Amino acid sequence: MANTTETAVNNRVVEVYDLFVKHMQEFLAEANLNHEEYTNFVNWADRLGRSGEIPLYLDVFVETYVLEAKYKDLPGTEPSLLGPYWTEGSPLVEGKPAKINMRDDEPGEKLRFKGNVSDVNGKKLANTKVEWWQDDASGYYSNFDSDAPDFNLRSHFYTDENGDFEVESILPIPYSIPTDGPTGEFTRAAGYHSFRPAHIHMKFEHEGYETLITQVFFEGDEWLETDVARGVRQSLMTRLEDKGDYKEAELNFVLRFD
Ligand code: MBD
Ligand code: FE
Repeated sequence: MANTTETAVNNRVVEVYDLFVKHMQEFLAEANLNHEEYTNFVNWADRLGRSGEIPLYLDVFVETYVLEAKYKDLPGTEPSLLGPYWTEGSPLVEGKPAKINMRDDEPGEKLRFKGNVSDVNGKKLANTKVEWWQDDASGYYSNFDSDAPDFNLRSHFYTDENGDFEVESILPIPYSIPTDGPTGEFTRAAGYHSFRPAHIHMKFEHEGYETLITQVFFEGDEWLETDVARGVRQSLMTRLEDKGDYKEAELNFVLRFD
């Protein structure tokens, strides 16, 4: 039976694809690919798709340029990469500090994180939904490459009446993207290492404001300048303070109007 799925012409697709072709022609005129290089690329892209690494590859090597093109020079906290490891349905955690969902014996250094959410006019944003996800002390994300329970080190919580939140977690560690598939093949061939600096993913939602998807980084991390995914922004940097049996860090976040 014929495939009866109908897709109407989408003007945005026409517009974006026309632009893409125009710039691809310019790019190819300059890159001067031969047909063997083209065939190698097709075969690699086929392996990439079959491996399930397309989201990983695009989030590492393309997403940062999408964000820069759209959000550079706007007021408010800079967005950073969503990445491939976001999942819907994290548990709600409450209290001050709110303890991020983790195993009883979760390995790693204790982290206390304090933040505030306001808008570009300085108004404190109470009851902002904050999603938090990070890797564990072995460098793995739950629900993806770790054998920890689902939603380990993933939670959401809400800011208090002053827009403040306080969270207890463990320190994330630098993350190596997988090196054993087509993404790793590309990373090596292009001369990149596979590391991202330690980071915490956060997503802020408040009605009437643009949802902010961003990450927090730590001063002194050895991978800040060469992050394989180029996700680091100066305004997203925090400093770890030694408090004895835990580390403390702080950063404030500013949402833009919708
Ligand atoms: C990550 O942890 C990440 O944050 C991004 C953007 C890409 C790959 C792995
Ligand atoms: Fe990440």
